[in-house]
Amino acid sequence: MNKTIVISNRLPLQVSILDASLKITPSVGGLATGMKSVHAEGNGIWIGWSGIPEEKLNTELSKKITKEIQKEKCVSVPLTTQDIEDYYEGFSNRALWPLFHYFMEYTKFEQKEWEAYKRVNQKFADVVIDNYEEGDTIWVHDYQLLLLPQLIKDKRPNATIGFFLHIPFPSYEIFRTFPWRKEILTGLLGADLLGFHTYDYERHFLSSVKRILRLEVHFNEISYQDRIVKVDSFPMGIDYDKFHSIALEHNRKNKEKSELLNRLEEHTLNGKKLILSIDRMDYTKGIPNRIKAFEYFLDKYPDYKEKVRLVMLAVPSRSNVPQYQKLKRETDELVGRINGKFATVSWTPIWYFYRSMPFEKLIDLYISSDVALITPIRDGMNLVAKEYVATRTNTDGVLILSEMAGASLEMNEALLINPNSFEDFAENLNHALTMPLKEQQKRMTFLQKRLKRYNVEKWAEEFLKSLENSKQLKNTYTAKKMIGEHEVNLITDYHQNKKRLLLLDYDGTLVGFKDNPQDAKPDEKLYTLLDNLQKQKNTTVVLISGRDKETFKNWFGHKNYDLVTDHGVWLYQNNEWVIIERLKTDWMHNIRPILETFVDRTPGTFIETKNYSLAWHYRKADPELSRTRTMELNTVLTSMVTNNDLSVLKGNKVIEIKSSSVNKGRAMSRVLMNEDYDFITVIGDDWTDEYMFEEAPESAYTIKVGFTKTKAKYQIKSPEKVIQLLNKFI
Ligand code: GDG
Repeated sequence: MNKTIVISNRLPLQVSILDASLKITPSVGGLATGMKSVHAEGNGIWIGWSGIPEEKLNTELSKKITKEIQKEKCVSVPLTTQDIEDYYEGFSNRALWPLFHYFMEYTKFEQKEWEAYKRVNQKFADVVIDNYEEGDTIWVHDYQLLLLPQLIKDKRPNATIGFFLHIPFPSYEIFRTFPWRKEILTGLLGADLLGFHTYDYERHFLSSVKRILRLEVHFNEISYQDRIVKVDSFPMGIDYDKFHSIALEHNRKNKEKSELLNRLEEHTLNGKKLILSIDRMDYTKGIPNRIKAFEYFLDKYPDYKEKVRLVMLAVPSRSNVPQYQKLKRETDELVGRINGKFATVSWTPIWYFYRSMPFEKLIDLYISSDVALITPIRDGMNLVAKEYVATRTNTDGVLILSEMAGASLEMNEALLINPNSFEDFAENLNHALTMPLKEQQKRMTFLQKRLKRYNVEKWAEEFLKSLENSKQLKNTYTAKKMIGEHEVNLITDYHQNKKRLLLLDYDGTLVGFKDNPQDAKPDEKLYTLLDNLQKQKNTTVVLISGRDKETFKNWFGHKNYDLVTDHGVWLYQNNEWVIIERLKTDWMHNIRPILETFVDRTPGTFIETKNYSLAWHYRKADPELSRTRTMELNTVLTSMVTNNDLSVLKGNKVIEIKSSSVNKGRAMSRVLMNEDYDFITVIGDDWTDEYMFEEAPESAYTIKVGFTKTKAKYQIKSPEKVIQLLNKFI
């Protein structure tokens, strides 16, 4: 039976060693809850670190842990103290976390930590491969494992892999500063589905993919190697019913109320209002800012003195990382200063707890607070905001939420604020504290409805459904892959036949693309390969290209192979150039000035002037701008080309204008007229080559480089693979 493998940095359980005996407690975090149904069903497993470094374990303990956590359907990845220091505290939390949250000044790029990050991702991959069986679905979580999808795909190309990022994906302007930006992106592209909390993170990611990797993106699908990678947003929810029903129960248990609840209620009875904030002690959560803004509020609205209290729970987190230690000191000082400034005999404005609380107490805090003040500077989603809403069983209470939290996009009925504006804070806090009950209820009811419907289970379900659908994308192409038996057939056929013709396009087929077309010169290896093919008995090699005659003369004029240039204007055979199509070029005076205006307005683009065509190259230009410009250019050209019998060809990051009466298909027919071949192979990469695929005889092998739509019978991954294939002919 197929299973789902969930992978995250930490396992959803706490392992503690007490006097050589083990204690295992399942954790109750959001992710663990969301995955519960996925993990519990069938023979699903969860892979992650147990929380205990290898150094603390002997063989016996190790075995014991393996056995115990197996009962919870978990498998651990062995990590050393050094791994944790460099990969987790180091690279994950000193480079990725601050950068992805736009804290560039906190970001440290250390080569050593990057090495550790790669090493640990590989350790995870090894454990996944050990546990993977054909047909399983793999779901990787979060920023500690960005390289894992590709590491798995390398070893198990058929595996279905999903990835979800729990933190923001930053804008391209931030991400481009990252020294290992390409590795991170290609690591992620090993997945079949990439999920983000919001559409903004999704579009930032796509923009980096387009600009850094220069890949083609159609809506939310990326064509990558021989696959399509889908990108989508799935805003994570909470276990709504659990929070709601526990809150109901706590409200009901009047007699046996917890000490905390009693204390909180006493406070409310005195007419004071409670404002609550809960976060991990993290600089992204905007804690110091919130305290300062609260001071500003009390100064601006002194009537609230002695009438409100901010209850602030900051849960210790990553306290080995210096920035977090600094934040803790700053918070302590601020709370001290402000309490000192405003406190009276019977009132301190801020109650500050630096600790974690048991779940039950958390609920007590939620249900007894009139206002929740959730104001991160940057936050992937923020589940606390959602949990507060779920516990408001009387539909009262007001949520003030930062616009910088992913959650704000779905929580429009909250009071949304810019966390950097004290004015926004003060105004909205005042609004919240004076909001009529009716309005509170109206807003809360809306919020609850959505959270109840799109809960964490639904979130996991939607993600997995979409991942399942992405399997179908794998089979969209009708052409067969030129590998395995197809390759064997092709080579056998080649060797069995007498008169053989190889028609090969050049750019994108025999060599990869360069920013400047003149840099795509053939190297010694390619010459040797083509020479050796040509030397074979009864074999004709024809290079057929849109390149101009002069360039090919330079590169191949001293060789024996046949050449077709300018899309089929010139043919070079038996050391002689013959013109096969006579073309007019007077149209160029009209078209060139148009192209020039496009070059002026589109940095990074240029015109290539050939004998019979003009090409506008935009490989180096901004991908979004060039998309708009190519559409504009097409519109401008359409009316002009029909009058002049021209056609506009869209190649690989190039638009070429040339006479309609010439194309590679016609040129190929001309080559075929000369001889009777009993073996023909045509290889090309862009849509100028489609003319050849279309007109090739039925028996020919037509092969398209790259995995986009084609009339060719076969597809092959890249120029490197073409070279490997041709080498097999020799
Ligand atoms: C990351 C992203 C994204 C907090 N204090 C205690 C406690 N908690 C629980 C809360 C809540 C969770 O921890 C915190 O989740 P958040 O979403 O607010 O924030 P991060 O930890 O930063 O999580 C975030 C999330 O991943 C999910 O994708 O939303 O943006 O940064 O569930 O209830 N639980 C207990 N005691 C505490 O003292 N028991």
